[in-house]
Amino acid sequence: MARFIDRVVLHLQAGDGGHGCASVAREKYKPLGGPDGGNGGHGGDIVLEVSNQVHTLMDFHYHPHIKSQRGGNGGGDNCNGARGEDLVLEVPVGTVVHDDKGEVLADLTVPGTRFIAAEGGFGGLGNRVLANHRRKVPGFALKGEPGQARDLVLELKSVADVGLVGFPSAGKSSLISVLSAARPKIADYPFTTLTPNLGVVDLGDDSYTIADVPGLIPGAAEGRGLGLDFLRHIERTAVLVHVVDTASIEPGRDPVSDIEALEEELAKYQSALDADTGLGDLRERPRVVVLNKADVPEAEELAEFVKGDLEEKFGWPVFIISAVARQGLDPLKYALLDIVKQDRARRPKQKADKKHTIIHPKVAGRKSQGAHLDFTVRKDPQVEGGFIVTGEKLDRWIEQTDFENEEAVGYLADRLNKAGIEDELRRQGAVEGAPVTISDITFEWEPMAGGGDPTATRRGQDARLQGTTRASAAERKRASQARRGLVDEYDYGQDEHVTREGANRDRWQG
Ligand SMILES: Nc1nc2c(ncn2[C@@H]2O[C@H](COP(=O)(O)OP(=O)(O)OP(=O)(O)O)[C@@H](O)[C@H]2O)c(=O)[nH]1
Ligand SMILES: [Mg+2]
Repeated sequence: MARFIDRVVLHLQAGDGGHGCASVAREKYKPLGGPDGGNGGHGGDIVLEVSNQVHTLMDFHYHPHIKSQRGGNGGGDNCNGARGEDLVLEVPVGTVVHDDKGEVLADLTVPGTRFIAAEGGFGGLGNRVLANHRRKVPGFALKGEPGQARDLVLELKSVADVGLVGFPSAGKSSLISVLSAARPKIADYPFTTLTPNLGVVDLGDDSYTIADVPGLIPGAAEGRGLGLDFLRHIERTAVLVHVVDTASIEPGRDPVSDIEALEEELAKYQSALDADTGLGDLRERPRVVVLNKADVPEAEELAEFVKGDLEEKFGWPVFIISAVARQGLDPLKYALLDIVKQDRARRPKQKADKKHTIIHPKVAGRKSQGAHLDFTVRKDPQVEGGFIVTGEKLDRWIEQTDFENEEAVGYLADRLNKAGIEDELRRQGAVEGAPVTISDITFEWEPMAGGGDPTATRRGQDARLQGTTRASAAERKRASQARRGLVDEYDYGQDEHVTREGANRDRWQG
C-alpha cells in the first residue's frame, strides 16, 4: 500500500526579476539618442491552488524543491523582459500552510482558492523610465529583485465532520463502509487501517463527511501503535465517535476503561499541539459512543448492560449497533447529523463567492509603493559612531542597486536622501564619515552639502563618488559583507585578500 503523506516541507524559490537594461538609442544622424533600455520582467510566483482532484501531498514529498521561472532581462530599443511564468501547484482540500516557525499562513478548504506561496522578484527598471529632466540619459538600470525564497510546511487535514476513534479491530472501517460509499479494507487483525479514510454520509437533503482513522492504543502518544500523527485528520471534526468492540472484550478491559484510555491519548495529543490551531480544543468536542458488534449475542448483552453506566459516567449519547448486520444505524446517522448541523450553525458561513479567493501573504514593501517609507535609524551597538538603518523597502533598494555602477550607487544615495534618511541621521548626530549600515552594506556617510536638491545628481557627477584613492562601492560592499559574516572570505584579485577577522580588526576605510 502506498504510504500516506500528509505533511511535507517545501523549499520554494520564486523566480528572480529580470534586470533592467541601460541602453542608448542609436539612430543614423543622432549618435546619442535617448535612453531606450527596457524593464526587466517580474519573476514568476509559486502558487498553491486548492483542487478536489488531488487527495494527497505525495507529489511534493518526492519533489520538495520548487522553483518558478525568472523574469527576462530588459533589452535595448525599449524591449521589456518577459514576465516569468507562474508555477501553479494543486493541493488537496484541507491543506494547511505553515511557515517554518509553525505559524499558520493559510487554511485551504475551498476548491479554487489560490495561495501565493512565494512571490517572484520585481523586474528592475530600465534606463528609459529612470530618465527625468535632470538625469536625461541614465548610465545605469535597476537590477531585478531576487524572488522570494522560503520554506513552507504543508499539512493535510481531512475536512471531516465526524471522526471515528477506537481500538484496533473495533469496527471503525466496517462502520464507515455501511454509513457511506467508502470501501476501506476490513480485516480481523489490528491496524488494518493505516491511513485515514473519508466517507460521505448521504441523507437525502443533508450530508456530512466521516473519517475513519487508524486504531488507537494506550501509549499512542509515546509512539505505540501507529502513534498519534493521523489524529490531525480529526482535529476539525464536529463530533468524535468512540467505536467500542463489545464482542471480543479481553480480560481486564471493559467499555468504560477502553474509552477512558483513549480519552487520555486524545488529551495528550491535544496538549502536544504546540500552538492554538484555531479549531478549538479536541477535549471539548462533542462525543458519541457506539457499542458495536451487537449481532453477537453476548456482545449485545454486554452492551445493554453497560449502556446506562456509560451514559451516566460520560454524559454522552450511546448507540448499540452492528456494522456487519447493519443494525441500529439510522438513529446513529441522524444523531450525528444533528450534532454536525449544530456545529455548522455555530461556524461562520463560508460565502459562495469565496470560490476563487487569492490569498496574498504580506511581502516586504510591496503594498506600499507610494511615497511613504517606513525606516528606523538607530545607533550601531558594535561600531563607535555608526548607525544602522532598517526598513523593508530599503532592502529592496539595495537589491536593485548595481554596485559596480557608480551612477547606480548615486541614484541609491538620492533615494535614501529623498526618503529623509539623511535628515534623520543628521538629527541623531551622525557626522561625516560615519559608517552607516543598510541591509548588507555599510556606507561611509557623506551628507549632501546643505541638503541640496537630491535629484541633482547627474551622470558621473556624484560628489560622493569622486576621488581615485577611494574604494569603489562594489569593493565596499564586499568588505562590508565579509565583515558582517555574509561571505566568509573574499578574494579581491591581485594580492588583496580580505577575511572576516582581518576586516574586523581593521575596518574598511572607503
Ligand atoms: N460480528 C461483527 N464483527 C464485526 C462488526 N464490525 C466489524 N466486525 C469485524 O471486526 C474486525 C475488524 O473490523 P474493522 O472494521 O477492520 O476494524 P477497525 O476498527 O477498522 O480496525 P483497525 O483498522 O485495525 O483499527 C473485522 O473482522 C470485522 O469483520 C460487527 O458489527 N459485528
Ligand atoms: Mg480500520
